[in-house]
Amino acid sequence: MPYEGGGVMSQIAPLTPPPLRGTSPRYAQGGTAPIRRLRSSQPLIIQVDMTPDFDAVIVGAGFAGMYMLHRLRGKGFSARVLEAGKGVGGTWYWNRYPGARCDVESVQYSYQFSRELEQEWEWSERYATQPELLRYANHVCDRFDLRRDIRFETRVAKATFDETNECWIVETDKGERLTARFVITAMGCLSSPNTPKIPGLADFEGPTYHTGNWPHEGVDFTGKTVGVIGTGSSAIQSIPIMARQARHLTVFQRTANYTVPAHNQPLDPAYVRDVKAHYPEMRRRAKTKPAGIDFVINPASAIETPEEERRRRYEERWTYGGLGFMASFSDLLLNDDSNKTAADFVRAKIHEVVKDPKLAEVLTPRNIIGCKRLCVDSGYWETFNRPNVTLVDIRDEPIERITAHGLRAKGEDYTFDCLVLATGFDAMTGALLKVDIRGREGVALRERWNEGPKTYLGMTVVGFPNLFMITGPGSPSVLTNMLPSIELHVDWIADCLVALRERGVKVIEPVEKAQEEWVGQVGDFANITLRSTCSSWYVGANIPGKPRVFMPYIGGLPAYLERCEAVVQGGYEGFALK
Ligand code: N01
Repeated sequence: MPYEGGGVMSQIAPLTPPPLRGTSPRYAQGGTAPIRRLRSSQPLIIQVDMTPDFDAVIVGAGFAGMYMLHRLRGKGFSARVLEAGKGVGGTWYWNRYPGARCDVESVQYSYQFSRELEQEWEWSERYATQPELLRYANHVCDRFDLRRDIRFETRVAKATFDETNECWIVETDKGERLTARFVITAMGCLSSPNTPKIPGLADFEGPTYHTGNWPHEGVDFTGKTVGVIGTGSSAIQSIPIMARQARHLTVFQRTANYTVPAHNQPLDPAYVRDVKAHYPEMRRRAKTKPAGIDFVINPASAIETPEEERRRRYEERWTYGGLGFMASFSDLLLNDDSNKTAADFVRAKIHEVVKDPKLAEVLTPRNIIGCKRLCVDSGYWETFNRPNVTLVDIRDEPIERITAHGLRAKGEDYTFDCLVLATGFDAMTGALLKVDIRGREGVALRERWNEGPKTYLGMTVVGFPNLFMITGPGSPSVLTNMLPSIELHVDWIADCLVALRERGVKVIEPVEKAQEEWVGQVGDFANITLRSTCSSWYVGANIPGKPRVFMPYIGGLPAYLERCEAVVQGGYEGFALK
C-alpha cells in the first residue's frame, strides 16, 4: 500500500473496523475510523480532541486476546486484535515441537465462559497435544466469529500514550498507526524465545530449530544426527520423540531437571460425560486452590508424616501422574526438609529407571524440587537407556562454541546434522519489553522496569494510563492454570471498562502508593517460598543481565481473586480515575 500525501496525516483504509454493536460507549464513536498509515519517520501529528479509532487495541490472539475481544464486543466496545502470527493460538501456534502438549489436564485447561462451548468440545486425551489445542483455539475463533477483528501477520512495534488526547497510538511493523483509548496486552508469559549467545551460533551449517518457534511443516529427524541444548519442559517433552526418530541424539544438559510421569491416556467417554455434567462444581473447586487446578492438596506436612505413610502418598501421586505430585503434602515448597523428601523420592525413581548408574547420577537433580517449574513427561528417563542417545553434562563447563558441523564442549567436538535449541524464553517481561511501550512524558516501560517489573495487581503500571496487561508480572499467571487466570483478568478488565464508561471516566492509572504496596506483597510472598531461591526463569536468571526478581504473584489464586474483587468494591481502589 503506497504512502499517500505529504506532511499531513493521510487516511487510507486497508481495514475498516466493524460498526459498533450494542450500546454505544461514550468514547467509541471512532469505531468506524480507518487505520492511519504513515511513514515511520514522519512526526506524529494528531488533531486535538480526536476520537480514537478503537476503544481498545488488543495485542496478541492467543487464548487471552481472543477472549478479550469476545468480551469487549459483548459489552459494546470496538476492538482490534493485532497478532504477529498467521493464525490464532499464541503458545500453541508457535510451540509445535514434537511432543508439545499441555501439562494441565485438558478438561481443566479450557475456557469456562461459555457453557455451550464446554459441552460441545470433546477433548480426546488426558493432556491435550499441541495440534488438538490449536484446533480448539481455531474452533473458538470461528464459533465466536472473532477472525474478522484480528489483523494477522502484524507485529506491534511501538505504543505511545498521547497525553493530549488521552489515548494510545499503536504502531505496527507494517508502518500502520492505530489509535485506541486502551491498549490491552495479551502476549503470553512464555512467548519470547531465548536464543542463548553461544559463540559461533551462526556458523552451524545445518538447520537450527528453537522449540518455541518450530517450523509449521514439522521436522522429520529420521536418519539424522541431532544435538539438543537444554533439559527444561520443552526438551523433556520432545527428547523421547526425537530419540525415536533420530539416528543419534546428543543431549547437552546444564542443569538436571525433575520430571513426573504424565501417564497420558485417551479420555474415557464416561469420564468426559461426568465432567461435562459437573463442570460448574469443578470450576468452583478449582478457584479455591492456589494454582486454580482442581486437585486435592494433602494438608499434612511431609516431614511430620511417618516415612512409610509419606512414601505411600508419593507413590500414589506418582502412579496417578502429573503436577499434582507437588500437592502430596502442603509444605513441599515451604520447608527444605519436606522438600528433600519429595526430591529424594524422585531421585530414587531415576535410579530405578536409568540402567547405567553413572548416567543416572548425571541425570539426577540436586536442587529443590519444584523450584524450577516441575516438568511432566512421557518416557523421558527411559529414553536415556537407548543406545542412540548420549548425555553430555555441561554443568561445570559451558559449551565453548557452535561449529560448522556441531559444537565444541569440554574440549571435545560433537557433530550432528541438526541443532535443537530447547533453551526457553525471556519469561513474563520479554514479549512486553520487545514492544517499545511509552507512557506519560514518553517514558519507556523498558526504562521503568530496568530494576525488574513493577505493577499494580499484575495488570497495570504507574505512568502508563489505560494500559492493561493480561497475566502480567505480579499476577498469579504462570503459577496457575493459565486459562482460568486469563478469564479472570479479561473479565476484570472488561468490567472495569464498563464501569469507566458508566462514570464517564476517560483515564485510569494506578497510584504509586498502591503499586508499591502490591510490589511489596508480591515480594513478601515470594520470600516465604522456596520457589524464589533457585536460578529459574521465574526470577529471570536464564537471561544474562535480567534483574533478579521473582515475577509472578505466589500468594495463590483465591487470595488474588479476593484482592481484585476488593479493589472493585472499593471503587477501583488504588487507581486514579480521570
Ligand atoms: O525452557 P526452560 P522450556 N547453554 O527455561 C537450558 C512452559 N512449558 O522451553 O536450567 C546450555 O525451562 C537451560 O539450562 P538451565 C513451562 O512453564 C510448558 O523448556 O538454565 N543450556 C534449561 O535446561 C516451562 O517451565 C510446557 O541450566 C542452556 C533449558 O535450556 C517453560 O515453558 C511445555 C543455555 C531451558 O529450559 C519453559 O520451558 C514446555 C545455554 N546457554 C514449556 N541456555 C507444558 O507442558 C538455556 N539452557 C505445558
